Amino acid sequence: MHIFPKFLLLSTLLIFNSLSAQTADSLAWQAVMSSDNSAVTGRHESGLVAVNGNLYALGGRSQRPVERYNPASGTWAAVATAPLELHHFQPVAIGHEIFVLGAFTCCFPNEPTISDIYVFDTLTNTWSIRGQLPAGRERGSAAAFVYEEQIYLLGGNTQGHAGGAVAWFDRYDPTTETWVELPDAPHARDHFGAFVLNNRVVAAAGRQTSIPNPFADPVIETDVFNFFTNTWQSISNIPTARAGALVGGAGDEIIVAGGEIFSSSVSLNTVEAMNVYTGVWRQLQPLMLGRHSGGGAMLGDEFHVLAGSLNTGGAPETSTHEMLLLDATKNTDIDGDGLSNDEEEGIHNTDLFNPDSDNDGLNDGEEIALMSDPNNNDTDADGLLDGVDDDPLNALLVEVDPDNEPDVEVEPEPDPDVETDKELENNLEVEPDEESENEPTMTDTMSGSGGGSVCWWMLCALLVGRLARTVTLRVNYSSYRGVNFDYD
Ligand SMILES: [Ca+2]
Ligand SMILES: [Ca+2]
Ligand SMILES: [Ca+2]
Ligand SMILES: [Ca+2]
Repeated sequence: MHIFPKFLLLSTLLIFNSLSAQTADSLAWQAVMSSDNSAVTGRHESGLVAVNGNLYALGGRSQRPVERYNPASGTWAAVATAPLELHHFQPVAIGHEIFVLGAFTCCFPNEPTISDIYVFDTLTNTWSIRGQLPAGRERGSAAAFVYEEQIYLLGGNTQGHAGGAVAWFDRYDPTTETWVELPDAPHARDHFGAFVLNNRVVAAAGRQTSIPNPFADPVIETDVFNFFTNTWQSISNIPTARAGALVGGAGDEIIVAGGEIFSSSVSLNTVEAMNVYTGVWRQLQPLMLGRHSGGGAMLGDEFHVLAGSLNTGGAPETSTHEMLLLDATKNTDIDGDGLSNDEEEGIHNTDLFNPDSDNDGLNDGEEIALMSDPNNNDTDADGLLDGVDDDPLNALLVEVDPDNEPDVEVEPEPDPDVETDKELENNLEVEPDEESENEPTMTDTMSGSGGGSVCWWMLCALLVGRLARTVTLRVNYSSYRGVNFDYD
């Protein structure tokens, strides 16, 4: 019965294995040169974000202008000045608006947090203030990201570079301007970026900054928040510890590029990718120029990295721009069971790494198609595993034990005087009455039409035959004894 679906399962596994792809580890970064010699203004502790197919660079120590890169024309243009000195933030965009929140201003090492949320409108090229950070949870050098039109603020530092890294996680609704406090991340960190992929957000790299040595305490653990389960997991350690790295991602991997660490006086060119499902890291080709804390953003499948500081600390700044074209292919059904990863996590609550979540011999996709329970190995509680049960939704005949023993599927008692086993089996396989949820009973089969009527007449014939045989035997016996037959 299940031979064909199992064949399909094997085929699916082979197909997905062959389709599984990721950015080639031999693929080199490309310099992005403008068509008119325009360039982004050198800056660090700044941000980069894509809006409507353009890139916007904004912020950085000292007051840096808002600049827009148009990839169609290959040109940079300054579109606005900064409203004030804004640095150490990760800009996010919703529609045509850019939000800057969780930023610092002014001077090392006790940079004040900016509690206002600054919004840049890319249609009018104007700044405004829209609300504030949640009271008591103000911090800068925080990561920010958008998921389903909500803005999230993660981690950061409450005392500039003087200490105070936090694991705080907050959600901001930009339409109602209200905040919701969410569960802390497993690790406090600042000087990092967050990236959303496959209904997860990843917090990788970063550090817990304090003085006198701001670069000394990197966070090596990578934390992942799953929006289906609303839970954090510290999934794996980053191979190369660093802070101020730029983050992007596509397919099933986030990419962490560049950064700074106390053990190196120059910024790192290291680029590493992590599968967001498995937490497995691998190395990609290095940046053309090691840098930290410039800007990193996805433009389609292109991971753009630009500006930043070339040495650990604040100098020199660069205005260079490079790009890596990422392979956006996703393995949408990791375990090849016919259900997508999102269906398993978001709808059926099955194991996306296990094709047969309840280990009953039927894979998860088959169970959904059959409407059996992929998380219950005996859906109809008849004592047979779904994978060996010809009808996993219906117990054939269930006796309810008054002592609360488990229900047992039993064979009906054979009665050769009434029907043969084969006849009984045929009768029990008729469809139940539409008005009744119960299994067919003997009464049902005998009073029903068709096969039931035949059965009734057969029973009458058997009874008449038996009576005739009894009379014959008794007449014969009476004759043998030489006495008249007596009916008493
Ligand atoms: Ca699956
Ligand atoms: Ca599965
Ligand atoms: Ca199963
Ligand atoms: Ca099952």
